Amino acid sequence: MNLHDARRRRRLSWEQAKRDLGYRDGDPLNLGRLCADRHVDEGRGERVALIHEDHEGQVRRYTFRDLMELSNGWARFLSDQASVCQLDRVCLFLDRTPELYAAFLGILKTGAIAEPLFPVFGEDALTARMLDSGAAAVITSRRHLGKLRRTRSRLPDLRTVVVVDAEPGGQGLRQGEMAFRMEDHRDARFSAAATHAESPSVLHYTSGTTGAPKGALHVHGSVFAQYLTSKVVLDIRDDDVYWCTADPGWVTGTSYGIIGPWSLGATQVVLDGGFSSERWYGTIERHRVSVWYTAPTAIRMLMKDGLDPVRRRDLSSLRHACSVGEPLNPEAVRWGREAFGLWFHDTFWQTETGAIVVTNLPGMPVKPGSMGRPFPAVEAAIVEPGTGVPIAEAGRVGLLAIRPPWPSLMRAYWNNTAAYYGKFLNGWYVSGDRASVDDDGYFWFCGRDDDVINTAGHLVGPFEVESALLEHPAVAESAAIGKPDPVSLEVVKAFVALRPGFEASEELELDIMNFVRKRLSPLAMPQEIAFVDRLPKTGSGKILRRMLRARELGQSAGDLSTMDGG
Ligand code: 6R9
Repeated sequence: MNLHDARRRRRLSWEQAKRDLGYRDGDPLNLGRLCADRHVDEGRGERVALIHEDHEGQVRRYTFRDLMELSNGWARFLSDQASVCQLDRVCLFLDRTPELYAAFLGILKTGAIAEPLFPVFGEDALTARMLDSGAAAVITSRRHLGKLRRTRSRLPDLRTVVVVDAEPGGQGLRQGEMAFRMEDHRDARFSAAATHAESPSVLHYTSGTTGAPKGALHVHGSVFAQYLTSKVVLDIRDDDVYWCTADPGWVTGTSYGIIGPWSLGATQVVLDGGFSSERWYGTIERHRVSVWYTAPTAIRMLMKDGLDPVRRRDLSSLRHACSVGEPLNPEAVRWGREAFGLWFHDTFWQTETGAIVVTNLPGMPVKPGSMGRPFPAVEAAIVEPGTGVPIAEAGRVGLLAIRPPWPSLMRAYWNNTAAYYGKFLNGWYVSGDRASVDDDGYFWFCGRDDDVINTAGHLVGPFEVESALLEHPAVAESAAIGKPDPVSLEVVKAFVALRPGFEASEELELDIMNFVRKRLSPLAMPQEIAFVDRLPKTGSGKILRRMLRARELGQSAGDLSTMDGG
């Protein structure tokens, strides 16, 4: 970064985002309009918004005018025919199809709240999230309809299931299910709900140590943070082709896979389908991707396949690369240099922060292994657990904390005020991650301060896994921990005590694994199950997950006495 840039960036504030977007305090603000219609109004309607590649490799392009018309169609259908009202929660339970992207904007245009869900979720994971939010409608495809049908009796608030690829005439659909073919419902005009910066927009569920997953509620004004960070951190410019590899079921796939890039009017690539290094490199080459936002596990998977597949491709379009979701190990940064001639710029944030808060800015010297420094409009510190007092001393580990407010900070945990206020201490939002800061102001991640498992960048709550395990007829007691893994950072490992009459065996282990995979998701499925006679517990009966983890890491019981909360 040259001196001029350094000065400019130090002065950054959220006000600049508002100015760029032509927003004045008190104006109406609707994310659906801002990400689509605004570009048509300002003469950018013919620019390509979405380059979509489906799982068979078929490519379709959508302009901002297409996005506007398709999201209008969604908004009209949802409000007129599916009786969706403002502030209703509308779930998206879809693969990464164009419908998912247009419907997301359409939901926001009606003033309802979009609740993206991972398409890999099983019945229990779905029910927990849709029951808690009281979702009124869900948009899905035939492929996922069966799972939804099995949850319906447990979801009294769910009125409508919209199926995007139903047979003509809605044949085979049941009561409460509606067919909607997006392409048949383009609409040039829809007058979006008069939402404003503080109106609720997106509800994203995230896992914690205890209890069911919590829904972080965001507002339309979050865009000021997503816009500015997409511009300054991801460095997306007018002529870029941007690719965010995340699914919108994960907050990265909405904040930076929809809102950020489209608030800028950028062209983005969406790839529907699983990972393979061939496919990923092919995507970059075919679509001339220039800015790439991905995650450490994916980088490590690419590393495993070596440099040959890289050398066979022309990846010269790549200009900037960023990473999020888990610690980015120095080897991955070094490999990125060798493979692509680029530094992977690590970025840190959470579902709750809504946008990047600590990061390596383009041009800033990268210290491999560090997450970088606070985004210039953000104040971050390391604070003392318990008191929230900032720690001045370089290198001392505490909790990473951010000074509220900022535009994309969650405004609530749905139905859980106590947990929400529990995140604030001494005037700081406390992330729940342990970190330290060095003399140059760079932040270094040390680990989470709770028992949440981070597998391939996805947070899995041990409580959710343990509850699913307990539903298996053979399981009497259960505990789930993160076991270190060279590729996925951690994988779920379960400890299980069996009910009388059941014997540990390989078949039973597989059966229990599959049981969890079906009920929750492949990510939450234990990769390993240890059968034990009983589980270590505190006096009050809480499972000592930390003791299990310490044993797993081969630490002695002596180490345990120094473990906080152990
Ligand atoms: C965006 C997202 C948040 C948790 C967070 C931390 C971990 C995220 C990281 C990172 C080390 C980074 N995390 N970025 N750890 N280095 N650059 O990931 O949201 O799914 O809510 O996860 O992920 O533990 O607290 P979310």
